[in-house]
Amino acid sequence: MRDKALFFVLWLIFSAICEWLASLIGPHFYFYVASVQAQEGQNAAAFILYMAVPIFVFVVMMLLFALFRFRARDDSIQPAKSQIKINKAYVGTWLGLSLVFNLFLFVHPTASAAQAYFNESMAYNKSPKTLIVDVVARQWEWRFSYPQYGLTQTVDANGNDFLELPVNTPVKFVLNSYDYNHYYDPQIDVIHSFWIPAFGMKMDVIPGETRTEYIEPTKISSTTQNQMLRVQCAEVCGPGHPYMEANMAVVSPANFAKWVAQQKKLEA
Ligand SMILES: [Cu+2]
Repeated sequence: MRDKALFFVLWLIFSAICEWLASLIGPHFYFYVASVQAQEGQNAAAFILYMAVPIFVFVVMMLLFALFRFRARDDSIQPAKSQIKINKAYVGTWLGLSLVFNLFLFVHPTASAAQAYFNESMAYNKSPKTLIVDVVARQWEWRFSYPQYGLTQTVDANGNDFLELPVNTPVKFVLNSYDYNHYYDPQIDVIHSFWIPAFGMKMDVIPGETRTEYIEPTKISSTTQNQMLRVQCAEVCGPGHPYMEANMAVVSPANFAKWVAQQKKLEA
């Protein structure tokens, strides 16, 4: 009984210390969070970490506690005849709790985060405020067009493909692999993956398929300020794959309107 009480107290103390350490890591799973969706992803990951800490401490402490507390203190102690003893209540509780924890984590945050993203996507899709950006991936380039503004290929001052978004505005990315006939032809292009690290989402871009990704940027920044805010291909697509990236910026709505006007002049 004394051993159990000691174990329990030590478990509480070490769990508290490790939860404090986890709280230093939890909010920094992603290097840079710049969208509503990335924040949700990071919250989910941090939640699982906090849940896992007491379990991890329990398992490690079982090993260490048994090692030190029940060691043979002198050579006169003979080893027990039977080295294996099964505590059925312990095994049953362990299996039962494992099952409960795993089912719980499946419901929350896994399924609940998926549901939240689904609800946001539906709301963004309906909202007239949502900015639509058509994205075309090809070996090895990202192209952006803005059908609501009649922009067919947006570029920066050097003529490189460039993505610009207004802050706190929902964005619907319509993702296509380059396919001018709009039918599946394996000769035309390959699978890419649309990834903006700071937005915490990644989606494969498949030839012959149109996919959508919904994001709401929350921070004003740009690739030059933070490399996490860039469009990067995340699916090996040939020798140019590591360089298949595009610069981007998230700006105020007023600056976005100015940028659109500027792009219109360029395309005229
Ligand atoms: Cu690629």
